[in-house]
Amino acid sequence: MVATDNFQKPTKEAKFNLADYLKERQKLCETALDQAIPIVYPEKIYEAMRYSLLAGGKRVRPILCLATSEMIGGTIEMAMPTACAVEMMHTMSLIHDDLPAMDNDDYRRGKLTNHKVYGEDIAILAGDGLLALAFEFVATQTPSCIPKERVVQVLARLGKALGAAGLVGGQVVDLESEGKPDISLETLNFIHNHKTAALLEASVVCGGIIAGASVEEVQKLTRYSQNIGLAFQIIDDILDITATQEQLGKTAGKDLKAQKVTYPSLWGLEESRSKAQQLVEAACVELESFGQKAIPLQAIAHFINSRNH
Ligand code: GRG
Repeated sequence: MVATDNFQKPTKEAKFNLADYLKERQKLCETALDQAIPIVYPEKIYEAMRYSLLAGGKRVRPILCLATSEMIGGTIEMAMPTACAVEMMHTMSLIHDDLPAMDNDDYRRGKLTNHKVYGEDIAILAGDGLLALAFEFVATQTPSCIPKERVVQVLARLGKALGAAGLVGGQVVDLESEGKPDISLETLNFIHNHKTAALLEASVVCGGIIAGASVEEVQKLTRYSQNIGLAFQIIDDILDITATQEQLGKTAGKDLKAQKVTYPSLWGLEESRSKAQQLVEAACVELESFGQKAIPLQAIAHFINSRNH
């Protein structure tokens, strides 16, 4: 089955066309991101920020954010500033991850990496600029009808997901694990729960908070997103082995070359696929109480598993 086939809930409810849904949401996100960063003086930094932000990408995180807001009863407009913010943060982390001091990559999203085009100094600053703008954007662009306590909660969650308790912490343990072929499953899970799952979780949960999710709903969203977060990384590891550079838009086979411990290196390809499937199914179960409204988020969970890039 291809990634964007019609997703039909087993309970034979109305058909949901995931391909159309993703295409429409991606377009909305592209427009909002484009408008978020006009080019003013000093032009170079805004151009560098836009270069990576508008270079494509699946836009999984903002789409998750918007879908969650809608499932909880909110709207796309309410959640769009937060959706843009998570994509700015994600892009920032990619720019810094690709730097020579980190993963040292030449390609990302099918284009030369930011530092290859603008130099390391500007690439670092472009990442910093995107990170700062993300917080400013949520604080200033979220519609005024949204209670301020929700906005503060979102800002706090985003900060935590990115900092030492999130992406930064995961990246540190990843760097420390380089060249160690015997790292444990526990360490691998720590790395990816922080590097990858934390921002996916924040994307979902913050979309819910903006729309006024209850404590119990936030708990369900948290469990859903932690499951898809780990599944996302398992598939990422599999694709590093099975996909081409053209499909990925970045160097393929990097993990194997660097002798990195990955899920397929611990479990093999087949078991890794099966574990990802189990995680996606567990994620979908978490949302069952939302009925038909959960169909988009459940379909996105399946897409995460069947994607080819
Ligand atoms: C956050 C302050 C701060 C610093 C960054 C460099 C770093 C610290 C963390 C690395 C985080 C990282 C790059 C994790 C990998 C996550 C991942 C699986 C990326 C691929 O995401 P996709 O497939 O990419 O959604 P597209 O291009 O489609 O958006």
